[in-house]
Amino acid sequence: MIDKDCIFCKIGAHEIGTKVVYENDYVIAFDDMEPLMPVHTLIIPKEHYANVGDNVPEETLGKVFAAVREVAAIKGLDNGYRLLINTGEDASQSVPHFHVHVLGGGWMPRPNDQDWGPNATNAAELGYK
Ligand code: DGP
Repeated sequence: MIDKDCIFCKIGAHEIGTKVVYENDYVIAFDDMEPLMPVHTLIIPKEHYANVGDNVPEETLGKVFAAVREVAAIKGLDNGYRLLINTGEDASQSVPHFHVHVLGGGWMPRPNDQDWGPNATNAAELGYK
């Protein structure tokens, strides 16, 4: 199903132009408009699911993760990459259409426990107990 009000559905249906990195009948991959790394590509299923927890069929999950390999090869991420799947409010997901971020093109530190989580320097401000 497609959600006519969803920006990523519109990208998947080519109703909104974007630079396509990889595409097949099930998924489309395109570069993030606010890249955090030299390579920052998003992979989405063309069907609408709000997030990875939204009863995404296993076949669709397989198609999305198979596309990770394609994107990594196209982008030349021979030295590694990071996958990120923000899911829901607690993870600051901003576009409610399941997507996998593929980040790479340089070294990335591991997420720093000083920045978030119960050990963060501003843990109280962030609402952790
Ligand atoms: P997330 O916070 O995990 O929901 O990430 C959504 C990402 O999508 C964010 O990094 C910015 C990107 N984004 C949002 N709208 C568009 C768009 O219209 N085109 C492209 N290329 N990227 C978008």
